[in-house]
Amino acid sequence: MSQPTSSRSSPAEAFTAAISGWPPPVLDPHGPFSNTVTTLAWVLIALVTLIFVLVCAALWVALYGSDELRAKLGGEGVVKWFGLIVPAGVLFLLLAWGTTMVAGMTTIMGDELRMRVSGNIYWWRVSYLDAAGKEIHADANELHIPVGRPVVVEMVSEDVIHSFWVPKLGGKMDMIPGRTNRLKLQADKAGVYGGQCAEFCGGAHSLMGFVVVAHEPAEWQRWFDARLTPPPAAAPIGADVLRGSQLFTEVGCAACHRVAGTSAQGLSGPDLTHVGSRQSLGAGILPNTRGTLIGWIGDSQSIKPNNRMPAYRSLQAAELGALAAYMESLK
Ligand code: HEC
Ligand SMILES: [Cu+2]
Repeated sequence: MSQPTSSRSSPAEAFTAAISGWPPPVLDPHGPFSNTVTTLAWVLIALVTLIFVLVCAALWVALYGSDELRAKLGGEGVVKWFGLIVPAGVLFLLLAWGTTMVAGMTTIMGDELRMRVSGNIYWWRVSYLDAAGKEIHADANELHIPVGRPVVVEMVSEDVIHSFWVPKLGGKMDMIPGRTNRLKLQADKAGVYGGQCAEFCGGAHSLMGFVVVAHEPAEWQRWFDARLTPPPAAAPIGADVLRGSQLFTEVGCAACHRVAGTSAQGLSGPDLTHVGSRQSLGAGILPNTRGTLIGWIGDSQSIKPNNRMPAYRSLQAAELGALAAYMESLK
């Protein structure tokens, strides 16, 4: 029944599976927190179905029942019980049960991995934090988490209200300017999971996705340690990569983008230090290949209308190729 979300599926597939298919991702939990949401959803569906059947039966009795049956089932007692006491009781129990259930999704235990994600029109800034909440690694549009360990994601917004949602791994939480919200994620199984902004934030809101990659814990630790170690300096690079890195400064990319270890320290666009190893491009919407890189850099405006990166339609094909080669080299 469950959707294949192994690391073999492409980000585009993971993304599509995150928002469509059967079972729908909201009913296809891959971790304890989304399991809570799924249980809540099924209980509500069952209860609603039961109430619907009861109301239909009452309507049938009222319209077609014999006088004898109506007299037996009708009357003030029915109004008092089924119009007041039972609904109030059921709603109260649901409220109490529901709030207890979902409390665990945001309660911080202290042993979680800490991350911060901030919503931007139409992309996500991602920070890995130490135990004290200080940023130790910066990235964008992709979260790498260890399997089996809860992750607390602190959520902020740098412009309008966004909402962070990975249906298979947790609940959904708004990102509100000036406020920090917290939500926990956990994956039970390694794989690639699609995420999506779930609060209308502008015209291309539906193109604001992201990818969560869950690794086995040892593999995640190796990945994380490697990220914290600066790459060996002066690795031999090809002519096009070199040309691309020069163009990156010359045409102004560096004003908005950061590439750690270089003079590019712009912060108004996604961090590109590891863009070459990302699964997706354009915040979860395209697979990351040479072709999509060229297409994105040359004309991201026709891919994601009114996003905050200018189109570079005047660059020559060779220049776009060199920039794309440079992006690919940033692993
Ligand atoms: C005015 C600021 C600005 C400039 C200049 C700019 N970018 Fe961007 N760039 C952005 C923003 C903002 C995004 C995120 C767009 C989105 O997904 O909504 C982005 C996204 C990207 C991405 C995709 C990253 C990802 O993970 O999805 C790449 C690659 C990229 N830019 C490369 C470049 C290159 C190469 C140049 C220079 C030719 C450049 N950018 C110039 C702001 C800028
Ligand atoms: Cu958004």
